[in-house]
Amino acid sequence: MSHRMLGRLGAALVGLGLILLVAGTVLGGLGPAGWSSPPGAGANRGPFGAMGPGMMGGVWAGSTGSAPGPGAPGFVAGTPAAPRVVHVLAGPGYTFGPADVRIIAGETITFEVTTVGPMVHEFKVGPAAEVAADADAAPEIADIGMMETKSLTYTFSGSGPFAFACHEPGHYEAGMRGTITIVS
Ligand SMILES: [Cu+2]
Repeated sequence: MSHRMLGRLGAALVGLGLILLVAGTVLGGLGPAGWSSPPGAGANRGPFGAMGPGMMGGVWAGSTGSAPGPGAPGFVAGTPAAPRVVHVLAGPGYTFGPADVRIIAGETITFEVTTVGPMVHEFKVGPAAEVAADADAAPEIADIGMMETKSLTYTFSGSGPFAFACHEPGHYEAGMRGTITIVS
């Protein structure tokens, strides 16, 4: 092996090392330790630490664009003037993702619901009994088509229980429903 080749090999190895170093830093910021940390612990973790746990929580729950939830760094309770955004995927199949949304009592949430897959879904939210009965008293977003996103803002007054569901024919019976968990 000539000196020139050795030189190239050395440069390549240094380059690889830099890539691994950068990858390690990024993964350190976004890694499992980031999103399983207690509240506040992830704030100064690596260059992407600030956006880590909250964003990843949303992504791993199967949704995008959700603001940090209760217990996550950066959590701000939603109010009527400034609702907290929770993105929910309707589908694929007869599912919601996430199937459980954590709130604190009295929060105002803007649900942004995106349908994934070819079926049309709806999103009804409110007191669990009204949601189960498909009562008009509980607000709903109707006819959310594939890759379409529609939103609804709701204030969770009282102690619940609250829920959400899709009542397109057969969907609720197939399990297309979710729960609201009130945490303190
Ligand atoms: Cu549905």
